[in-house]
Amino acid sequence: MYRFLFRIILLALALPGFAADMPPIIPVPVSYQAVSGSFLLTDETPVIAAEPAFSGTAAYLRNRLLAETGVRTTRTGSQPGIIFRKGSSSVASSYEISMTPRGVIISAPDEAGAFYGAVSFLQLANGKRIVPCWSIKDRPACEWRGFMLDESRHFFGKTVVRRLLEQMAYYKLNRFHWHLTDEPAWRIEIRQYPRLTLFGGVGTTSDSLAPAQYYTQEDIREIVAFAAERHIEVIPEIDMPGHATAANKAYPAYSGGGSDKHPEFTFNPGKEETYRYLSNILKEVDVLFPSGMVHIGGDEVSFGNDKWLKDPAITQLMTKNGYKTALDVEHYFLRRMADTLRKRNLRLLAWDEVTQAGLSPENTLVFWWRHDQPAQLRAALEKKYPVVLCPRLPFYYDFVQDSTHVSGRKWGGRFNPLREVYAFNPASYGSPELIKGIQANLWTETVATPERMEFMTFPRILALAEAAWSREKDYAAFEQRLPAHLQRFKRLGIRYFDPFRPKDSPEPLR
Ligand code: TNX
Repeated sequence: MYRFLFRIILLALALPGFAADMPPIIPVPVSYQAVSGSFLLTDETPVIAAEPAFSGTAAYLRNRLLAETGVRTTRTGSQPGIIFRKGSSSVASSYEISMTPRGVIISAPDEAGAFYGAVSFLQLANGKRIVPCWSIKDRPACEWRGFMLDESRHFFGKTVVRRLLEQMAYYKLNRFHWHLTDEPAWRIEIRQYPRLTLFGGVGTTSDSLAPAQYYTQEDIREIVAFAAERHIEVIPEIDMPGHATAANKAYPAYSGGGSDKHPEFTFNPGKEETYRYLSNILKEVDVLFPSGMVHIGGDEVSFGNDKWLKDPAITQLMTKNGYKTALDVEHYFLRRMADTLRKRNLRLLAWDEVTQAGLSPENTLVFWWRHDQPAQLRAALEKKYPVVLCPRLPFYYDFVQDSTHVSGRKWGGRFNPLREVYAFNPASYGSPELIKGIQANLWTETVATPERMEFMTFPRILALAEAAWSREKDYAAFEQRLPAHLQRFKRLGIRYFDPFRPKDSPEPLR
């Protein structure tokens, strides 16, 4: 008899709802409290924007509820509903959810906050019509919660990018850094220079003859609008003066040459025509991307600037300005591009190599990626540059996530398992006023298919989201919330790595 009772009690504790002392939300909210009862979603449930500015978010929530639970909510009615209101908090992007079986109120000071409230509600529902009640107060720790996708090495296309953006929004990531140009190919249409995509769009890392693949300007507008609906800003990267091989294939007149390993790798920093050409390109880019930010790379120039010291235009520039080294020339190039961007009121974003170029801290954002060079981060902070942290370890998602995986990168045997992504704590770096947030970068030399792209991204992007949004973190608690999210990926047909059962989710090799 006692045994029987004991079993019943154990069973009751194991049932969801009884044991849940934490909402199933990733990233975990700042504060939360379970409320008794559940809210029922039906075809008669109204979703109302009491604040007109939140009507886009109400429409988004209705669409996602239809997509994920099949429920066809209404815009008015007397049934218990979901209401978006202007809240009293003044913290940007914050929100509150107060919920009983008789109604849901999502309040926020701004549109982003209302949107994050809607996303949290979606996660509480998790594809079901009976939604356990919670009261939640939440706000982000980091302003910059970014993800970068490299589409030069391999091209994935609009459908794949939209799927990715939808999941970024679901986890409250808000910056999509789009690496569109590099050695193998140039992927963004520029009307003034059509050969950039017609010739420069040919090839991938695995197949140098793959037919041209790129985004037309119409495609870009579509993606930017799709992201904006989800409160994601899109930042294009046009890499210079290195990683310019594809552009040079199309317009060799502006090439500064390369090295044996990286032929035609650079733009020519000694020619005025180069600056006119690049500034024409950036003018079109500016119009297409309303974020007002352009990432101009600036990385690894020394991989392929062997020819600079022999180029007549460049040596002339050096003599004129008294430059001694190729690095002086590189910094001159960066200052020229910074002028071009500043004149158009654009913010310059670049990798940490630019820290020594003498750019103005007011107009620059530095991406610290070389985890083995902490001095670069220190130098950037000393010079008062705002910084986004994206060190290779643990934020390069082309690195493998499990010891048995063979196809991605490692660094002296080290790689980037979920746990280490999760453990990253931006607050431990100090300088809260300069460190804007964190970002993961998916480079795609070893990622040729959408399946592998998703496999390298999920679920590590969830750990990134919690590291960026939440202040209090606990890996064991994260692991408890994770399985429901993996189940959802399965439902949606998203390829993922299962850290609990590695053998059941084998690595797609390309
Ligand atoms: C370094 S990060 C690069 C990329 C490569 C990546 C591979 C950076 C600024 N440059 O060009 O794709 O490593 O992990």
